[in-house]
Order: sequence, then C-alpha cells, then structure tokens
Amino acid sequence: MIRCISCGAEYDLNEIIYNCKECGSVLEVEPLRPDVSKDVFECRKSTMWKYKEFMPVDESKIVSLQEGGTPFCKCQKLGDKLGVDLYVKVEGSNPTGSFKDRGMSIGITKATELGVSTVGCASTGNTSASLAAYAARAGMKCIVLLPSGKVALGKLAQAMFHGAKVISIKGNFDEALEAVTGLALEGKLYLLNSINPFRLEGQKSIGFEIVDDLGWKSPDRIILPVGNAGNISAIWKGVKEFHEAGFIKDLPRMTGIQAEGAAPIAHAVRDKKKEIVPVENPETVATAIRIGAPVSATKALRAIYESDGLAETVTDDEILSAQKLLARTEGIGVEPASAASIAGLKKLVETGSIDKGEQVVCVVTGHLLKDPNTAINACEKPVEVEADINALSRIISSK
Ligand code: AN7
Repeated sequence: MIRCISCGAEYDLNEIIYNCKECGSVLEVEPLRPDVSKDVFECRKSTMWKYKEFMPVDESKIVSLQEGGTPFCKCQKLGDKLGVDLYVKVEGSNPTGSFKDRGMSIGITKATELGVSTVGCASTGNTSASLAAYAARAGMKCIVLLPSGKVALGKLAQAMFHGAKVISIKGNFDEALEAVTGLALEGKLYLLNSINPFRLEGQKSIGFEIVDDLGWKSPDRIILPVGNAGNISAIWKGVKEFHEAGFIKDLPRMTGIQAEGAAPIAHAVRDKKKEIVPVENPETVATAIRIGAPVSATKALRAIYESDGLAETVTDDEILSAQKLLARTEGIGVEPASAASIAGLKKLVETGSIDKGEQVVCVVTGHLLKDPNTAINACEKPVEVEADINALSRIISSK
C-alpha cells in the first residue's frame, strides 16, 4: 500500500502517483513488516538487496549494479580531534559514486514492473548520473533536466555518457523539478525524483546497513547533508522498520545539515516550525544541495522532531575545510555536499549541541571525483620541473 503521510489516504502499490489526490501531500510506502529473523541476512552478499524482504518490489524484476554494502569506516583520528566516536558511511563507493544508486535500483525495478519505457528526473547532478546508468541497464529512455551551469563536471559527464537526453534548464533545480513533474503528470515519463516514494525504499537501506555494521545496534546519532530531504527521511524510515522488527533496541537522533544559502529545513527547526519557508534563490558551493524548496521537507522535519534530532547550517568555507580535513586526516575523498555532514558535526560539538563521546555516524553521500573542479581549485598548482634528480631532491625537501 502507498499511504499519504498527512491524511492517510491509501493507494495501490501499482498506481502511478506522486502526490496525494485528496490533500496534495507526499506519499510513502507502507512498511511490509516481513516475519523474518535477522539471521536470514547472514551469508548474503553485501548489497542493499541483502534486505530484500523489506523491499516492496518483485524480486524477479530487480535491476541492480550491486549498490549498497558500502564501506563503514571507523575514523579514530578525526573522531579524537572532534571528541566523538566517529564512523563514516562512504556512499561514494556505490556504482555511480553516490547514494542515489540505492534509490535508482529500486526505482528502475519498479519502473520495470510497471512496464514503463521512459523515465526522467530533475537533478543537481547525482540523481541524473544514477538514473542514466540504471535506465541504460534496463533499456529505458531517460530524460534529465539540469540547472544550467550548476552541475559538477563528473555528474554531467556520467549523465551524458550513459546516454540520457540531457536538457539544460535556464533556472534552478526547484524550477526544473516543477517542470519535470508537469511532464510526469501528463504521462510523458515515469518520474524518479524522490517524490516517488519507491526511491526512499531503496535509500532506507543506508539505515539498515549502519545498524548491521554496528553489530545490530543503533548509533547515538546519524548526521547527513540535506538537499531535497529524501535521504534523511529514508534513513529514518529504515531504522524505524528494523526497530519495529525487533532487530535493534534504540533509535538514532537524525541530524540534518544544510548549506547556509539553501537552508529552509534548518531554519524551520530553528524556529520550531512544522513547515518550511522555501528559499527563493538558493546558493552554495555544494551544488548537490543547492535546493530551496525540498519536496520531502515534511517527512524530514518529522524525522528530526520524532528522533529528538537536530538541524544546522554551515557556510561554504566550513564545507570546504571539512572536505579537506576528511580527505587529509582519514583518506576519504568526498564531494562538497557530503562534507557538510562533517562540517555540521564539528560545529555542533563546538556549540555543545552534541555531547563529547557520542557515537556518531556521518553519511558522506558522494565521491570526491564528482566535482573535480572544486577539488582542484582548493589546492595549489603542482610545480613543474624537468625529470632531474637534483631538481626533484630540492623540491621534495622544501616545505
Ligand atoms: C552528494 O542529484 O538532489 O536531501 O538531484 O547529490 O536526499 O536530496 C542530490 C542530492 C546530498 C541531498 N549529497 O540528498 C540530485 C540531488 C549529495 C547529493 C544530497 C544530494 P537529499
């Protein structure tokens, strides 16, 4: 069953629907509540389909590139520096380099079940890269709408190279999303933005994996960047489903971090509001989360309030220094948006909102190579010399 999160109206799992017909609110897939023990997961390959009993699609139709099962790295040095017990969930290790692959694997599986031939999305980049790859694998036509000039190079290369029809929109992500939703409502394509509730059913596996990685325990807190607000809602849904199944005793505090120039959710939490005020002209170096009117805002606010979590804003400078800190302290290369989680952790510890010694999992959502330009611009140009041992010796011994 698909259910409206506001009025509770119910729809069939095979109805193509993105918003409630009664009240216009967002929808979610009702938990399957399978009668299984967590022992069934043992010995299975480490992909998100390890938890297939909790995935509301036909197992025989699965379209997969073995997404999920991403590294869960203990970060002793950075944790000691920040004063917490820190783990990082490295979503850049997914097939196309971001967590979106989890949502697209199940989204394209659902599209296959429904027999659709054309899929589409609006995107700040990663959604389009992932959709293009999974649509190619399933033999579907793929249309992606991107905000002109605001998509990082690696993501654009992926969307184009996997054969999507890439359309550059003179406008921002929010405008592109409104346009592609219009096309979907006219039946021109099957929409695979996270307004499609099946997307979140894949992404909830990040929550499954975190508690599995910790030996069937919940961390004190999960911190992640928030843009369109699907992922924080999805992870909360995942940990709640495993809690309800009796696999874990506690629940984590969900903590969302936004860039200062695109922070409608953090501002709503600051003002203790249940609705956001959209940001008109969102701006941040972290182009992945350059979003002013997140479609899953209501779900995300519920996740934060229900879990007694937090939301915080970080500046572009804080994001870029956290990106470098993680890369140079722990060897984990992430794109700017992903580093917002580390920047937010640092700020929340400094302001005393997070206790010293808490067990914290930061979800880093996309790979460093997604945005090579920002990475190169953050570094000094390499020196250029002849391949001469004396000249080289002088250079490597200089500071
Ligand atoms: C690296 O690709 O919205 O809060 O169109 O690429 O679930 O939106 C990307 C979002 C965080 C925010 N980190 O997740 C898109 C898009 C990275 C991202 C987010 C995105 P949501």
